[in-house]
Amino acid sequence: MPLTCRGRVRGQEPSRGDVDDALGKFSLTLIDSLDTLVVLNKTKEFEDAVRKVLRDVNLDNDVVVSVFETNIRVLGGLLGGHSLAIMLKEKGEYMQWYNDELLQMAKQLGYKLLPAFNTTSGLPYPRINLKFGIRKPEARTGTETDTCTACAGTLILEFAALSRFTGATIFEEYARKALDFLWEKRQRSSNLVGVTINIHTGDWVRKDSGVGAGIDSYYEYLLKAYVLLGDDSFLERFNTHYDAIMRYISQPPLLLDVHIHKPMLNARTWMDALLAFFPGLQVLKGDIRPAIETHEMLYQVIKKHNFLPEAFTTDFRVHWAQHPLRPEFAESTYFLYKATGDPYYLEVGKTLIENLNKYARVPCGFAAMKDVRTGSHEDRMDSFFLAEMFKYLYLLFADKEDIIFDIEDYIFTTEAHLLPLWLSTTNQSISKKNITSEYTELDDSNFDWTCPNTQILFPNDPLYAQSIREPLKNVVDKSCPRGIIRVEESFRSGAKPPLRARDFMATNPEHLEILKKMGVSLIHLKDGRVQLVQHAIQAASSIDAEDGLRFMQEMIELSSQQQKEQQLPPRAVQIVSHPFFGRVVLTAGPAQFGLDLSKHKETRGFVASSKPYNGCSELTNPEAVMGKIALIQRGQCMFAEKARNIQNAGAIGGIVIDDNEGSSSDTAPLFQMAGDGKDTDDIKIPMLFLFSKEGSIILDAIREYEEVEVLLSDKAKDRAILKGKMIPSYIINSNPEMENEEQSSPENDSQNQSDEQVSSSSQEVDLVDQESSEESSLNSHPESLSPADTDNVASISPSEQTSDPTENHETTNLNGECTDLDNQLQEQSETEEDSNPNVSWGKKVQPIDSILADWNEDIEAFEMMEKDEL
Ligand code: DMJ
Repeated sequence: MPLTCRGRVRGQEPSRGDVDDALGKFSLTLIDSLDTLVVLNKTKEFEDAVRKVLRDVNLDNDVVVSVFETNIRVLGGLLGGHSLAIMLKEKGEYMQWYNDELLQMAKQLGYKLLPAFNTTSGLPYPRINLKFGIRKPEARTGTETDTCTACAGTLILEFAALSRFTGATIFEEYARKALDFLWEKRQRSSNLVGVTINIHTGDWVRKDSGVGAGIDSYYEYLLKAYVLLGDDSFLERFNTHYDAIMRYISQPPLLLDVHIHKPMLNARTWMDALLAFFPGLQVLKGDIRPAIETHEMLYQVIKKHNFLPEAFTTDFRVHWAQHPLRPEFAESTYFLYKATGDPYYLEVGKTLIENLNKYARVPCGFAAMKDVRTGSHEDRMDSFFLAEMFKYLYLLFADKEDIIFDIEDYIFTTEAHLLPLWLSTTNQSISKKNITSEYTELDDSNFDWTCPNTQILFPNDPLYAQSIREPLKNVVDKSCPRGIIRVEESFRSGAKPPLRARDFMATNPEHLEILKKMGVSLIHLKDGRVQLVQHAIQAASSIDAEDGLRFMQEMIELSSQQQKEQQLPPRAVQIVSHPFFGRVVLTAGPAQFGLDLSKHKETRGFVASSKPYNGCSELTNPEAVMGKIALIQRGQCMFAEKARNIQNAGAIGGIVIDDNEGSSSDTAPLFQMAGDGKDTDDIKIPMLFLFSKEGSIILDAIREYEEVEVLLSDKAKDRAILKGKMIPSYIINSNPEMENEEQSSPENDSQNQSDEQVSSSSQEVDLVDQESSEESSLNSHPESLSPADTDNVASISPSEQTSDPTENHETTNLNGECTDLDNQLQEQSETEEDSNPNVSWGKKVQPIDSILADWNEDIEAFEMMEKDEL
C-alpha cells in the first residue's frame, strides 16, 4: 500500500472483492519479485530475500485464494526463484548454502492446489482454501460452477516445471488434462473459446471471445508450452486458435471481441488493457507486422492518457479509467525491441518510465492510478509491478553483459518468472499427445511473417518497423481518414436524408415508414432505450440505402454529442501545499455550471470552510473565504445556490463535500452537479464535488496544517510544474468577475476540440466501415445482424451502463447527474464502510497526521532521488 506505507494483509483491510483472492498471507510481493532481483543484478538482496521467504512464509493459512493467481504469482515466483538460485549456486559465488528449499516449498504449494482439480472435467475450481482445500465446510469454497478460460488454461508451465524439477509427474498430468478439456470444448466452427466455462458440464457460460481479460494467457501458455516442452500438439492447437484470432478478432490495429458462434459479429465496442500482451505473443510466434500495428495503436492511447486505461473504446475514449500499473504493454515493447532492434521501442520504454516517475511514484513505491484522466491514486501496488514491469523495463535497456546469466536460456511465464529451457529434456515421463490426426493443415497465409521469413524478407532493414507504424501515426487522433472523407463528401454533395436525425420521433408512424424504406429497423430494448440498426440490403433501393446511411450517420453524431454534453469527465482536486506538494490527488465530480476547468486554466487557492457550512444562505464569514476556495457541505439547498452564496462572499472556487458519511469515489459512481433549472450564467467560479472520504482528507489537513492550498483542474498537474517551474504559484483567477474566454488556455482548447473531432469522426468511420464490411458479411450470414449482437447501431439513450471489463469489480465512471436534494447515495454509504479500499485515508485506520509523519523521512529521500532523476 504505497500511499499509507504498509503491507496489505488480507482480513486486516476492507475487502476489495475478487482482486483480494490473490492475497493468501504468504508474502506475495516478496515471492513474486524474487527472480526480478537476480535480473536486476541484486544478487545479495536475492539471497536475503530467499532467506526471508524460507524463514517467514507460511503456506498453510486458512484463507481462500485464487488457484490461477496463486499458481502464476506464488508457485511461479518460487520456481523462478529456484531456477535462478541453482544457476547462482552453480556459478560458485552466491547461494552456496541453497539446497532446493524453494523447490520444496513449491512442491508443498503444488499439493495444496491439487484438490482444486477434483472435478469430472479436470478443470480446476477457481478458488481453494490453502488450509482446508475444497468442499469441506471449513473450506468456504467448492460451490463454484464456473471458471475463466485463462484460469483453467494457465497452469502448464508452472505445473510441468514442478513435475520436471521434482520428478512428481502428477502436476504436469493435471495441467495437461485441463488443457485437453478446453481444446475439446473449443467452438468447432470458429475454433474460438469463450471467456468462462462450467467446470462440471464444460458448457460455455460466457460465449464472447477475445485475447484480453479471461482468455489471454490460455493462448500464451499453448505456445509457450510448446517452447518449453517441445510437444507439437501444443503448437498445433495454438496455430489453430491463432488462425481463428487473426480471422475474426484481429482487425488491425484493433483486437475486438466476437461471439464464438457468430465470429463475424463483434461482442463489444471496447478493448481491455490486458490484451496489450498480445503483440508480445505475436513476436514469439513470429508474426511481427500485426504486433507492430497493435502496439503502435496502444502506444498512442498511452500518449493520450499517460497510462493505458483498463478499457478504452474503439474510438479510443476511456471506457474504464483505472490503471493498476499493468505490465503488459512494457512486455510487448520488450519483445518488439528484441525482434526488430528498432530504437523506437527504447523511446517508448523511456516514455513509460518517465510517466511512472512523474505520475505514479510516491514515497513508498508506485501507486496505481484510480483514474488516468485525473491522475488520482489508489493505495495499491500489485505484486506484478515488481515481478513484471520492473523486469521488462530493465531488460529493455539492458545489454547482454548487464545480466549475469543468459536470459535466452529461459522462458518467461505469464507473470514473467523465468523457467530454464533445459526442462524440456528432463523427466519427460509423460507421453506426448499426438493430435496430428485431428489437426487440419491450415492455409498458412498468417504465417508468412514468421521469424525466419522476416529475416529473409527484411534482412537488417532498420525501416521495416517504421514503415508499418507510419500509416498508423494518427490512428488515435484522426481515426481512419478514409471514412471521414467519404462521409464529408457525401455531405458536401448536399444530399440530406429525407428524415433528419434530430427530427426523428419513435412514435411517429410516418417516420417509421421512412426508416423502413431506408432499411433501418427499430428495436425497443428492455431498459427503455431504442436502438436503430441498418440493413443495407433491406432498403427499398440503393438510393434509399444511401439515405439510410446518412440518417444513421446523423443519429450516431447526435447521440455522441448528447453523450458528451451529459457526461463531463471527472475533475481533480490536488493538494499542493506543504507537506503534500501535489502528491494527494482526489477524484472530484464536475458541475454543469460555473467555470469549466477543461477549457480554462486551473484554479489554485487556499481553502476555507464557509459559514454556514451548508452554504445555503448569505455567508457570515466572507472575510474568511474571500479570495479562497470555499468548502461547503452538500444538502439543504441546490448546488447552484451554494455556488452563488460563496461567489458573493468573494470565493474563487468551491468544493462541495458530501454529507453522506463514508461515501467515496471508490465505491459510488461520480456524478455531475446539475444547475437549478434556471439560467446559471451568473456563476463564474469553478465548483467541484468530493465524496465524504475524499473531502475529509482536506478537512483533516486543515485541522493539522491550517493553511491548505489546492488546485482545481481537469487533470492532476506534474509535481515539477507545481513547484513553480512552469506556472507561478500565486492564485490564478483571483477575481471571478474578470473571468472570460481569453483566459482559456489555447493548449487546452485545441486538445478539447480535437477530442471532440476524434469522437465524432470515428463514429462516422465506424458506420462507413462497418456498413461496407456488413454488406459482404450479410451475403454469407443473412441472420448475422441481430440487434443485440451488432455494433452497427445507434442507441438513442445517452446513458449507457458501464460494466467492468476485467477481473476487478469497480468503476469510477461518471454516469449520472444529481441535484443537491437528491439522496441517492444514502444506501451506498451504509454499505461502503466494509468495502472501501481507501478507508485507511479516513480517521478510523490511520489519521492523516500519522500518515504524514510516516512520510516525512520518505519525502526527504524522495526529493533527493528526484534530484538525481532516478
Ligand atoms: C499478471 O498477473 C499476469 O500477466 C496475468 O497473466 C494477467 N495480468 C496480470 C497483470 O496485469
